Order: sequence, then structure tokens, then C-alpha cells
Amino acid sequence: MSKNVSDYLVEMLVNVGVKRIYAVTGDSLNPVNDAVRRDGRIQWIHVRHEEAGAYAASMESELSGIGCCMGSSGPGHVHMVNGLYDANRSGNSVIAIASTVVTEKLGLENFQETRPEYLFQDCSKYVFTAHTPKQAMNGLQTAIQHAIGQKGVAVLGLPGDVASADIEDTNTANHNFYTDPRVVPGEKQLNELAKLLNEHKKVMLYCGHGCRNAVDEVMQLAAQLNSPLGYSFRAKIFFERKENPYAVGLNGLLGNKSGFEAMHHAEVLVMLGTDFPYSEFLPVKCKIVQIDTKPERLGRRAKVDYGYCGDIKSTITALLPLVDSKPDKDFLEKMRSLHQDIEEKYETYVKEKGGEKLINPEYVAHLINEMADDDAIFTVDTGMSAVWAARYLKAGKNRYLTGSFNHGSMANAMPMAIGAGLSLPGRQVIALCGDGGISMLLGDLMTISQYNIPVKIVIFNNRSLGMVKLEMRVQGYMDWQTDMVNPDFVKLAESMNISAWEAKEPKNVEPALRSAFEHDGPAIISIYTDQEALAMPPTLKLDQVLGFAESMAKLMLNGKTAEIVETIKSDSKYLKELL
Ligand SMILES: Cc1ncc(C[n+]2csc(CCOP(=O)(O)OP(=O)(O)O)c2C)c(N)n1
Ligand SMILES: [Mg+2]
Repeated sequence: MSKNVSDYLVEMLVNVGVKRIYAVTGDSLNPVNDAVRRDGRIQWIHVRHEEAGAYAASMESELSGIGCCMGSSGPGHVHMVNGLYDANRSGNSVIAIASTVVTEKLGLENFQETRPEYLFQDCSKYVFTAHTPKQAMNGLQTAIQHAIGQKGVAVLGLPGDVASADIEDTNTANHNFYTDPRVVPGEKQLNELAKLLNEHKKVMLYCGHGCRNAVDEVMQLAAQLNSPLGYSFRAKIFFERKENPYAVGLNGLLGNKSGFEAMHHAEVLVMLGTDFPYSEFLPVKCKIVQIDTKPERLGRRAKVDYGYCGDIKSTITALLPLVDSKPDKDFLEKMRSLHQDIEEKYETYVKEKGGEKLINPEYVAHLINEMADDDAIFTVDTGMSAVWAARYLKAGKNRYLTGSFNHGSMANAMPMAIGAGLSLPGRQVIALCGDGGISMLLGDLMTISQYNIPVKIVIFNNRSLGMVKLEMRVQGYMDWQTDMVNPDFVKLAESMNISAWEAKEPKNVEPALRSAFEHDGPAIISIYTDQEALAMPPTLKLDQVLGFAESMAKLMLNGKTAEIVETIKSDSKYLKELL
């Protein structure tokens, strides 16, 4: 029987390990849908919005190595863009099929026509629109190699007539190759690095997601150097555990004093597998080493003195025999004690549980951390829930935590949970969502319902775009257009056949979370949190005070006395905490 391009496509996707396709079918995508159905080896997940599909595929890749999503002509594939940006920037291998109008109509501004090469240029490692069946096969071969080799998104534009065209054979391999090369700096560079570490007393390690497969090696290096060990948000889940005697926390916008101070008091800072974006939090006086598999990243955000290309596992393994042990624990102990103080301070927020509809979000995050499985997978939205996650979620035996940490998009946590729940069905999956975030892709709660994915969706229901509220105040703007009028999330969930709980008072939080976590199926927990909870690192408090003063001054200049009184009244709690 003859095979068409879509049959070959399915064959290659199966061979490279794709288990699910997240898509909304229609028009030019229907031949692919048909081939997937006839083949039967890949599950088609009918998402409600293609953006959610892209996030889910990205998460599937992050946890299991490869993900796939598809969108039909024009608007169907345009919807994938935001999720694909996130996947590409997170280093997740995602194959995206953008089906499009038939070849003879291309270039005429036809109904639903886009130009995928332009559209996906900035959110992919590779994008190509095939105009003939052979091009489609060759393009697919190289697209998949890009996705898995360069760890990012590859897009194939596929006109409907090409997707359904018969094809004999091609001159490409028609199957793909995972390559896992070991990358180690050269001997001269390793010796240079060892000498640097041996010559200085105070070394700090700062670890990023690139350390994911090298936790043991990083710990050995920290032990050998007695060095404080800080980490990025995306890497904290590998290192932030009570028993880790080197952990000093995060630095950066969501970080804390010990992570910051350890860097600034070190003589040598070693950045391992991190593309840490907050240059303003990095030191300039000490010697900085950066090691990354991607040489193009070296030195682009910090005053790096020594840049090396290498994967962290192999590089540390090669480095360890060259590095002398440092018995002096002075620097480490000072930084650890600072970290301890900060952890204790965070605990004090937890003890204040809040009031009616003013539940302390810190308390909620703390409970989630206490109650979650040792191998839970957390996904967090961009917004205040990311702050609470950064402060209160800790590593378990095999926990995992992710969010839109590079792209910074809202509404990521719930669709990421879909990908996590489907790709690793044995693991508990908990999404920490903002009410703003969940509202953006609300329709995909129906995907969770339809496929009965047992994820736990915790909504930090503060009835506002909380993070922006804070941001506007810090920047000296009037806080405006940040309030949210929300649906009753419990009723909404029930209408979707999802079990739901809510907590309006602190005493109900624990039972609501417990019931939801024990429930055998998807669950939503809406928690009425306090939108005034403070989140910025203490160093930014001054900025907040100044921001507030500036907005008051603007009002005074405009003679808006009533608004001044109103703002002071509504901000009284916030002001009390600041001053
Ligand atoms: C798609 C998108 N739109 C807008 C923003 C800007 N933004 C960042 S956080 C945020 C507020 C998030 O509100 P919510 O989800 O309710 O979380 P909260 O901060 O209240 O916990 C906004 C609007 C963004 N990051 N992404
Ligand atoms: Mg909110």
C-alpha cells in the first residue's frame, strides 16, 4: 500500500520517541490527524488552545526528552507561538508542525495564510516550509535533528496538499539520532582552572539548570573546596535540601541575601551551567569563571574572566583530581549562618497565617511543600506564585520544579502540568497558578477533564495581578487596572467535572489541600490569598518606599487630595510592613 508524507511523518515521530501530539485538528492538518489515527501508536491530545499544546509538549520534552505539537493553517499555528518561545528558551526539544494552505495558493495572502519562516524565526532553532513531498521528508529529518541536537524548537511548515501526497522513498535516513557527546575543556584550560581554584581561599559555586545531571559531581566539588553553593530558581530543586551543608540559596530578583552575599564576598565565583540573567546582582570585583555547553553564552551577562566550554558532569569529573582540598570552613560557615537566618525569617511569615480572604500565600506555599510527595513535579506561574515557590518549595528525593523562567510568560503552569501528568503518570503533579494566569488558558482545564489527568491545580486567588500591583508601586505608578473579578472557581471546576475545594480562611487551607492531594483524579484548589503580601528582597524595600513617595508627590502636584487619602488607606498594611 502506498504511503503518504503524513504516514512517513508519523513513522519518524514514533522512531524518535514521540508518545503524544498536542494539537487542535482542522483543514491542512487533517491528513496528519488521519495518519496518526490509522497508525495508532501515538496518542492525539486534543487541547483547547494550541498555546497550551506547545507548553505541554515542552514539558513533555523537559521530563522525557522529546515533545510534539501541531497547529492548523494560520491562526491554528499562530496560537503555538508563545509556548514555543518558552520551549526554545528552556532548551526543550519540541517538534512543531505548522500545517498551512495548499502550495498553489501560497504567496497570495490567501485565507489563513502565514509565512511560517517569518513567524517562527525567533522562537526556533530551525524552520522550513516544504513545497514538495521530498522536501517535506528531508525537512523533517533535519528539523528533528535540530530539535534533539540543539535542544530547542524545530518547525516544519506543511501545506495540506504536501501532507497528503504519496511518496515512494527519500534519500534521507528517515530516522533520527540522539547524540550525547561528552564536552570537556582542553587539558590546558582544566589546569588553568585548577590553578585558579587552588590559589584562592574563598570560592563560591553558582549552579544553573545545566547541573541537572551533575548533582553528585557538583556536591563533590563543593565538599572538596568547602565552598558555599548557590543556585538559580530552575536549579534550586536539585540542591535546596536541609541536609545540603553547602546550600546558601538563590541570588537575583527572587533571591535572598545569603545567595547574594556569598557571591560578593567570594574571591572566585564559578558559574556552572547557568545563563543567569540578572547581571545587576552579579559581582564585578572577584574573578568569575563560567562553564557552559554553549560557548556562545560565555561572558554575555557577567564580567567573566575565564570561560570554558564543557558539560558540567564531565568537566567536574575531569577537574576534581586536579583540585586541592580546602580544609578552611570559615567562609562557608559565615554564609551558611546567613542563609539560616533568612530561612528562619521566611518561617516567621508562615506562622502568620492571615485572615478571612487574606490568607498568607507564604503559608500556602509552605503547606504545599510539607504535603507534596518526595518526587512531586511542581509547575509555577509567572507572578507571585513564582516568588512563593522560590522561597518555600524544597528539594525532595527526586522532586522537579519548573516554570516560564526564561521567557517569563503567564499561564504556563497549568498546561505544563498537562504535559507532566501525561508523560510521567506515576508522579504527583502540582501546578501553582495565579488567578490571572489560570484565567488566560482556562479552556484547557477541559483537556485535563477530558483525559482525566490527575494534576492538582492550586490557584493563588488574590483577585489581582499581584506582581504587577507591586511592580507599579515600586516604579512610582498608581496601581491601576490590576484588579480581577474572578469566577467561582469551584463551580467552574464542577461544571467541568473536576473535583474542587476552596479555602477562604486559613484554617481551611490544610484540609482543602489534603483532600485534593488525596483525591484520585484532577483537582482544583482555590485559595483566597492576600494580594498585599510582600515579596521583594529586603534590598528593594527602599525602592518601594521611594516609589510610593513618588506616586504621592505626583498626586500632590495635581492637587488630588482625595486620592492621596484613599491610597494611604488602602495601602496601610503594605506601608506598615515597609516602614
Ligand atoms: C502573557 C503575559 N502577559 C503579561 C505579563 C506581565 N505580567 C507578569 S506577572 C503578571 C501578573 C500575574 O497575575 P496572577 O497570575 O494573578 O499572579 P499574581 O502575581 O497575582 O500571583 C503580569 C500581568 C506576562 N508576564 N505574561
Ligand atoms: Mg493574582
